[in-house]
Amino acid sequence: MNNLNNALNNILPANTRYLVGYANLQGLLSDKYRGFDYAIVLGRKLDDTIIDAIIDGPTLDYYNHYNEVNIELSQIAHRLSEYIQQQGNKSWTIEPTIRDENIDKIFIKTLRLDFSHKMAATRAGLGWIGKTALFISAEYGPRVRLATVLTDYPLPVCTQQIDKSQCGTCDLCVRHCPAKAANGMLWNINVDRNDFFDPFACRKKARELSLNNFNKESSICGKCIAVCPIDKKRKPVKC
Ligand code: B12
Repeated sequence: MNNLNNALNNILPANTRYLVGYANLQGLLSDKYRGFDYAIVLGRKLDDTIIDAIIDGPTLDYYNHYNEVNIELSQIAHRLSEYIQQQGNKSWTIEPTIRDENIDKIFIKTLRLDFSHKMAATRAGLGWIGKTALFISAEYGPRVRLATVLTDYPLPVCTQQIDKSQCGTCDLCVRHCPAKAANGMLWNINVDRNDFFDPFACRKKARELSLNNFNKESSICGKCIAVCPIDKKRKPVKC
């Protein structure tokens, strides 16, 4: 697949900023994804004006943006997947988020899917996990939404995976979290999400706030995204 970069240039919208990384996920995925060891991680930069307006929890603008970006990412990931298949390789598109019809008892009990975009993103060397469990890209901070395309094609993967947090003593997201869902512990690849972040408290508060702010019970909040100070001033990790 010599022309993957060209294909990506054609597929990604010209007027929107995207991060792209290649990861080797061998040994990290469940049997369901056997044979799909390589990942193309796509990170769609979110709109700064919309994110900066998140002050007292989620806004209707953010809710609409969230839905639009999910559709855009899904379409792009599927186009990329089709390209990979046209080249004679296998591909598997991982949607940005869980569809309502796929929410089952196990998900409600665990708030875990069998594929983590954040894990693919740290393996692609694009960033690390912050104190409120967000993926923090070196380039755009947490202001990115992710999608992943898995393939059997041996991509030129990143060899500088990021295994620990680079948040240091910053605890802005911890202090501003309306759900008080994080305990401030720094992430590394051996720490489980639930050891430093309470996803149930986050979801409950997000649903409460979205119902209150724009009359829809949705699991979006975004306050942790809005307060993170990391931006382009930080040097992107080279891979
Ligand atoms: C379930 C879910 C939720 C739940 C639980 C949240 C959570 N933090 O797990 C609820 C409903 C609460 C939620 C809320 C939100 N979510 Co949500 N959610 C998901 C979803 C659908 C699955 C996540 C999952 O299964 N997690 C299971 C745990 C175990 O994995 P994980 O947290 O993803 O990643 C951990 C491991 O991968 C590990 N890890 C990382 N690298 C490596 C490497 C190795 C080798 C190992 C072993 C481990 C490891 O560290 C991570 C943290 O512990 C994903 C989409 C997806 N498929 O990834 C979106 C996703 C995580 N959500 C996202 C967002 C943006 C949000 C919200 C901001 C909502 C909103 N839009 O306003 C809030 C923020 C909550 C927060 N601060 O984390 C984004 C995150 C983007 C980013 N920059 O981080 C995702 C990736 C969706 C997307 N397409 O971009 N979400």
